[in-house]
Amino acid sequence: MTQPRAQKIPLQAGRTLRLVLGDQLSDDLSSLTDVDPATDLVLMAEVMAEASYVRHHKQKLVLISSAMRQFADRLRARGVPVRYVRLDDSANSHSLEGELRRALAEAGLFERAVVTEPGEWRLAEVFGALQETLDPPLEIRPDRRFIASHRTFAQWAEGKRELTMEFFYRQMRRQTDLLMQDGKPAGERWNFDAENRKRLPPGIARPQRLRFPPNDATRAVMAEVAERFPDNFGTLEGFDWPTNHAEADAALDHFIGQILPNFGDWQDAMAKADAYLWHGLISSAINIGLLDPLEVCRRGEAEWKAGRVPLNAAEGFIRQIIGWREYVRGIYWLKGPDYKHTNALAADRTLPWFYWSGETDMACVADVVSETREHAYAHHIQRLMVTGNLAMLLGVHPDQINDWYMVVFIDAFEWVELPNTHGMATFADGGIVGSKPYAASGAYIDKMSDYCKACRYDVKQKLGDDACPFNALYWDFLDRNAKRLRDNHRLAFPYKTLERMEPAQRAALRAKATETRERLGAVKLAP
Ligand code: FAD
Ligand code: DLZ
Ligand code: SF4
Repeated sequence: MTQPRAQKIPLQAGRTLRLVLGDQLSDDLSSLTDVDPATDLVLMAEVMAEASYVRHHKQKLVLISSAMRQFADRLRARGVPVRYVRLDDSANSHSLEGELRRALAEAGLFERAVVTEPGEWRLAEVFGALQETLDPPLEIRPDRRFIASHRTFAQWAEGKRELTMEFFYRQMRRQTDLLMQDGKPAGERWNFDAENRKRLPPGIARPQRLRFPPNDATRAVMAEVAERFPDNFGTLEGFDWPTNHAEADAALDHFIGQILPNFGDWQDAMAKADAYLWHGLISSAINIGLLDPLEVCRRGEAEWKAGRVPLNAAEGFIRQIIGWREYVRGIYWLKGPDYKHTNALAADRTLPWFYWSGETDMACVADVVSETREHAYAHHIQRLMVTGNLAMLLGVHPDQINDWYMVVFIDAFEWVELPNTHGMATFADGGIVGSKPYAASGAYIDKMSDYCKACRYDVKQKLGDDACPFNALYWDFLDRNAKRLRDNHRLAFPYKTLERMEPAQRAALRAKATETRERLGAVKLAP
C-alpha cells in the first residue's frame, strides 16, 4: 500500500533519487542542478538492456562504462552520494526502469525521482509511462545541453514547407550571437562552405593527433567487454578515446589550438588509412556530456577573434555544431518514433557482408570499414559518400543501414544517427533532411580522395569487369527512381545526361547494376 508522503520522510523532505544515464555525464545536467548532497542519491546503472539494444562497437561499450564509472567518482569527489550498479552486479535487473524501481525499494525513502530526458524515443516512451505510475512519480526535465529546445525547433519548423538546415542555422547564429557583428554574419556571409571542399595537396604533412591510451578505469572495462561481448563488431586494442572531463578538455585544447586552423580547407577530403585528418574527434565527448557544445563553439570563435583561425574554418566548424547537430536533433524529436519506418525509395535489399568484414576489393569501402573497425570512427564524408552512398545506390533496406550506423561508431545515438543516415545519407525520409539524395558515382570519390589510385577498379569506366561499381549503380539508381526523383530540380542535370544516353547504353548500365548488386551481396529481402 502507498504510504502518505509526509509520513514517509519526516526528516528528509525533498529527498530525491536522480537517475543519470550513460550519455548524461555533465556537471550541469538538469537533473543534477539542484542536487543536495546531504539528502539525495544519484543512481547510475550499467544494464544489459542498454548494452544490447544494438550490438554496439566494443569501443563504444568501453567508452560508456568507463566514462560512467569516472563520472560517478567525480560526483563522489564533490560529496554527492552515488549508487553505482555494475553490469556484473548479481542483483542487477538489467534495465534502467528495473534499476530505478530497485533503488526506490532498497535505498530508503524518496520524495521525488528525477531524470533528464533521454536521447531516444525508445527510452522516452519508458520514462514517459513512469511519470505517473512510479511512486514517487518520475519528473522528466529538459536536456539543457542543447541550444535549441524542442519548442524552439517546433516553432521554427511550424508552417514551413521545407525544413532547410541553413535557415535554422542562421536562427541559431542570431540566438547565440556566435560569429555575429552588429547583427550581421561575420565576413558578410553566413556560410563559407564553398571554400571547404579542397582536395588534399599530394604529400601534405598530416597533423599528429592527441589520443588517450586507456587509463586504469578504461583498462578494467576493456577486460570485461572482451569477456562479455567477444563477438561484437570492432577491435578493442586501439581504444584511445577521451573517457573523462580532463581528457576531453585536453582533446578540445589540442584540436582548437593545433587542428582547427585547417579544419575548413580539407573538411571533405578523404585519405587512405587516415580517417582523422583535421577533424575534431570530439563527437563522442560532446554526445556523452564530457564537453559542452556551446562552449566548444565559443572556443572556436575566440580563436577566430584572436586571428589564429580563418573565418572559413571557424564558421565551418561552428555550423556543424549549432547548425547540423542541433538541426538533426530537432528533426528527430519533431518527426516522432515513426520517422525511422519511412522508406521513400522502397529500398528492399540486404546490407552486404563486407560492411562488417571489410573484405571487398573496393578500396574506398575496404578502408572506411577497416578504419571503423579499428577506431569506431569515420569522418562525415566517409560516412556520407562512401558507405551511405553505396548502401543507397544498392537499394539496401533502411533498417539494415540504420542498424549498421548505430553499431559501428563511437558517437552513435539514435537522435543524431537517424536523421543523418535515414535522412541525409540515404533519402529514406523522402527529402525532409536533404533536398536531394547525396547520390554520386565514383568520380566524386576520386575527386576527394586518393582511394581510386590504389583500387583494382577503374573509376573512369562504367561497363566491363574493371568498371568502378559506383558508376553503373549511380546511373541505374537515377533510372530506377526516375518517377520519384525526375522532377527534383537539383537533379535536372544528371537526368538530362541520363536521358541523352542511347537506349542500348542505358540497358547495359541497368544490366551491369543488376549484376553488381548480386555480386556484392545486396540480395532482395523476402516480401
Ligand atoms: P567534425 O567533423 O570535427 O565536426 C565537429 C562536430 O560537429 C562533431 O563533433 C559533431 O558534434 C558535429 N557534427 C558534424 N557534423 C554533424 C552532423 N551531420 N550531425 C550532427 N553533428 C554533426 N554524428 C554523431 O555524433 N553520431 C552519429 O551517430 C552520427 N552518424 C552519422 C551517420 C551518417 C550517415 C552521417 C553522414 C553522419 C553522421 N554523424 C553522426 C555526423 C558526423 O559524421 C559526425 O558527427 C562526425 O563525423 C564526428 O566526428 P568529429 O567529431 O571528428 O566531427
Ligand atoms: C549506450 C549506452 C550503453 C552501451 N550502456 C548504458 C548503460 O549501461 N547504462 C546507461 O545508463 N546508459 C547506457 N548507454 C546510454 C543509453 O543507451 C542512452 O542514454 C540512450 O540511448 C539515450 O540516448
Ligand atoms: Fe571506390 Fe570506385 Fe574508386 Fe575503387 S574506383 S576506390 S570502388 S570509387
